[in-house]
Amino acid sequence: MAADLRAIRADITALDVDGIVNAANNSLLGGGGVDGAIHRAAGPELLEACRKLAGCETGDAKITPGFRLPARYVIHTVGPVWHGGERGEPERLASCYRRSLAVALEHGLRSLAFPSISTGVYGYPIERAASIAVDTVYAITRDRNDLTSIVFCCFSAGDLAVYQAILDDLPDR
Ligand code: AR6
Repeated sequence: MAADLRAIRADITALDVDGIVNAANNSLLGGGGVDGAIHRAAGPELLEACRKLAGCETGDAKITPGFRLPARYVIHTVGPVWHGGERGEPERLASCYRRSLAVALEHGLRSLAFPSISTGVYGYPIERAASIAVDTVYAITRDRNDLTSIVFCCFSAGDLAVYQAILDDLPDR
């Protein structure tokens, strides 16, 4: 049975799932947006764990424990900064989702929540980013039974509507 894909509006730091994904930067040493919220909620141990990872390439993903979060793990990925779409942004954004899922599977995670990577500070247009997010996750999860639940965690009602429309257009749902 394929993973259940759904969009919700929530604070990702409150979700009781195996893993939440962080939209981090190359240093992995914290920042604003969802990154700042995750570090605040997880506590200072998260920054200590991130220091040991020695940064992360754009499009790659690395894992730490969730410390004080309800989620057992945090998967830190680094989305591309939007420069108009001709500088490899779509491929790099897709890579964030692919690598995050691969790392999750390596660690036996079954439920995962993604924020809308790159669509805040990094300026990626929401409709394009959400299409890449849903299409990439769907392509990987549709034929697997080791991932049970993928949540696209939206921060605004507008973002939720965008994700919902894309999910509603997927086949066999
Ligand atoms: N829960 C869920 N989504 C959230 C939350 C939250 N608590 N807080 C914000 N969002 P952004 P980026 C949404 O800017 O564009 C950081 O400084 C937000 O509304 O967090 O990938 C990093 O250190 C938006 O929809 O990430 C990097 O330097 C989405 O999360 C840089 O920002 C992503 O917005 C990364 O920029």
